[in-house]
Amino acid sequence: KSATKSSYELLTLTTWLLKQEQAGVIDAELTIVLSSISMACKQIASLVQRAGISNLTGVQGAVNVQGEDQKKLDVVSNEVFSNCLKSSGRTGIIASEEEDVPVAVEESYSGNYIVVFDPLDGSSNIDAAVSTGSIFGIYSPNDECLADIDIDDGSTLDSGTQKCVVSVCQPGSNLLAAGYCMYSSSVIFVLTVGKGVYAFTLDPMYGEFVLTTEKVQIPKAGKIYSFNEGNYQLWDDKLKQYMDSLKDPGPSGKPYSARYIGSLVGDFHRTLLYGGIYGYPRDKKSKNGKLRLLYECAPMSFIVEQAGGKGSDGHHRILDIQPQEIHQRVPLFIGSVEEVEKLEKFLA
Ligand code: AHM
Ligand code: MG
Repeated sequence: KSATKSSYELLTLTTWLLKQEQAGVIDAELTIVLSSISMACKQIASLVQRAGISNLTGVQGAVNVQGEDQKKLDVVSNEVFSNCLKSSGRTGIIASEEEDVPVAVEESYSGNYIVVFDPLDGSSNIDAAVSTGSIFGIYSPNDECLADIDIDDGSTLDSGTQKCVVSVCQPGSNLLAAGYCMYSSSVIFVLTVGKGVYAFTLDPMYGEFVLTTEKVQIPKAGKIYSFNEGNYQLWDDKLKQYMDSLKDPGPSGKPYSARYIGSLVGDFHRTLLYGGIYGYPRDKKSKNGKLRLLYECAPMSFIVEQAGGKGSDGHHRILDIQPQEIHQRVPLFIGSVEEVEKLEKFLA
């Protein structure tokens, strides 16, 4: 008598978004922005899958504003993401890891959301067909910024662009929505609009994201750590002591396990499901670590908190940090509450 769910009863991302809109959780404009992001992710997923065939592996030959080699797919994915957002007609400003400065979108029909994104994170994995991902965050429109904005390619910091920088530089606690799409053995779209975390899997048969996990909860603790330990000698002593403690078998006889892909989305996704901690600390060479506050640390911290976990720079909540510049880097420690708190005690 109990109503069993028919195997033909799929809840797609599109339907889920409409339900959120009907329930008043998000407005119609945000629904459109989120579906255009999901469209960009589907396109990038197919580009990533076919990269070796369509000659999209390797470097572009350019270096981005942060001095990193751009991969061909970094550039293409950035274009795909920007175009989808622009054509949604609901974004006022977009800021990408791959662009020097935030760009005002010409014809914004309405909505004017501010979208920050890293179109293809972990792209050093591409040529080996290892997991990568896209990360995004969405902030409220800021009318003041849009009042007299200059449309340009972002090459000069005119007053319009400066205003854009100001309105993009919001703390993560202002985020309305955040998510990522992981391009791995499955393509998984993980999203929060501030009411829990939902995971959707791309069904290759239908070409649609289908809801596969509701209200994702990260385990309170977990014995997996995910750090680039090659940097150990560059870390400060407190962090070294923490790392050593994880390798101590203790009374249980079992030390922590190490898992590191070198792709934040993949490493984070595993941490979200299995519990544990992901870390990218500061070191002697990189004073603020490697990961970007706006495109990487803040969206992931919003997601982890919505799943009952914690995101910290070792001392403070990531979501409380007020960015001073758009490509700002911060140390990141993220994952199960108990694991992040344990690390914070070592660093205190
Ligand atoms: P990217 O945005 O240039 O791809 O760099 C970010 C990536 C993360 O995905 C990953 O966690 C980290 O860099 C790995 O860095 P490292 O190779 O120093 O361990
Ligand atoms: Mg990145």
